[in-house]
Amino acid sequence: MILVGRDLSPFVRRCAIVMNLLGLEYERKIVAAAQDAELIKRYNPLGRVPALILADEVVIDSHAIIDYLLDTYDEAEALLAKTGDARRQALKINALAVGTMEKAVASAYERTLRPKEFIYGPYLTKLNDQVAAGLEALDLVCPSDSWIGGATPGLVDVSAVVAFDQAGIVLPELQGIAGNLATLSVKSEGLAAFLETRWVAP
Ligand SMILES: N[C@@H](CCC(=O)N[C@@H](CS)C(=O)NCC(=O)O)C(=O)O
Repeated sequence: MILVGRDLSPFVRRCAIVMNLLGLEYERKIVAAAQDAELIKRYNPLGRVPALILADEVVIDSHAIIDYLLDTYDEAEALLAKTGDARRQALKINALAVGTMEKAVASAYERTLRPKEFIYGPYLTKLNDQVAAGLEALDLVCPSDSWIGGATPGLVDVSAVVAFDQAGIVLPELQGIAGNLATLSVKSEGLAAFLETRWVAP
């Protein structure tokens, strides 16, 4: 398996952490959506990362990739329950975290891809407020002394940590609003599965 994309993308990073937690062997193809769009289109016509190259197909989008990984390699339901209340609650928290990532990416694109004179302030403010609201809501469901998923990290922890860390990169002024998430992020760095994927600017 080859995971296409780099860990600056929260969607790529959450796939990488899931693969690490599942103990899978895989290769990385480190490409950036902004610079390598033509190459990425070979795997995803939209030119987006992540993509997961399998022996006989390419899976695109972090939701579909993680669905494939859990369906194939998480028989023990270590990362996500297969049915019931626990699954529904986890998917709700996961949606909150991924939604927060989407708004943070949109905010970053708004500031970096547009010429300054075309940035529409009220829209940028709305995006940043949505990121703040997402982090605050995640912080409320994040225990101060354990993983959200229980005794061991689950998909919810992966997505919550990635959303928090990404906000630290693109909207560092929001870091202070989520104390429990900050603790969770530090705790996650004790595990190689998370630490190895932490983005370090080249
Ligand atoms: N829903 C997708 C979002 C993927 C996404 O937006 N990736 C960004 C990188 S963070 C990208 O490739 N952007 C390039 C573009 O949209 O042109 C997922 O969960 O994988």
